[in-house]
Amino acid sequence: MEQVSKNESKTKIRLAEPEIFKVILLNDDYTTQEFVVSVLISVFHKPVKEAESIMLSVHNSGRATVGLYSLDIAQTYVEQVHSLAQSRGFPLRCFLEKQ
Ligand code: TYC
Repeated sequence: MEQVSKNESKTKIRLAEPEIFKVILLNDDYTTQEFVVSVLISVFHKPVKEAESIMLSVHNSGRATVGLYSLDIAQTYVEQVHSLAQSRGFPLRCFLEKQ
């Protein structure tokens, strides 16, 4: 417990809640499953089993949330996915959604 003396005034500063964004990954018919798993590992730092599970969710359901991130991290990850996919000629897409 914080000690506050009788005459000490306490100023509370309420910081704005950080905005959180979902990164949503989309299915397509051309990107290989192996490539999607490799992107989930290398860009999003997912363990192999989780990467495989997310990839299969997207493959079976059309889309899945990869994770929740601050805006700058989410934007960076989306750019990295699109850049890696483009370099390999895959149409893999993902996007941000505000929580
Ligand atoms: N549907 C793709 C295939 O069968 C695999 C895939 C999974 C593609 C997830 C994109 O986000 C994706 N080759």
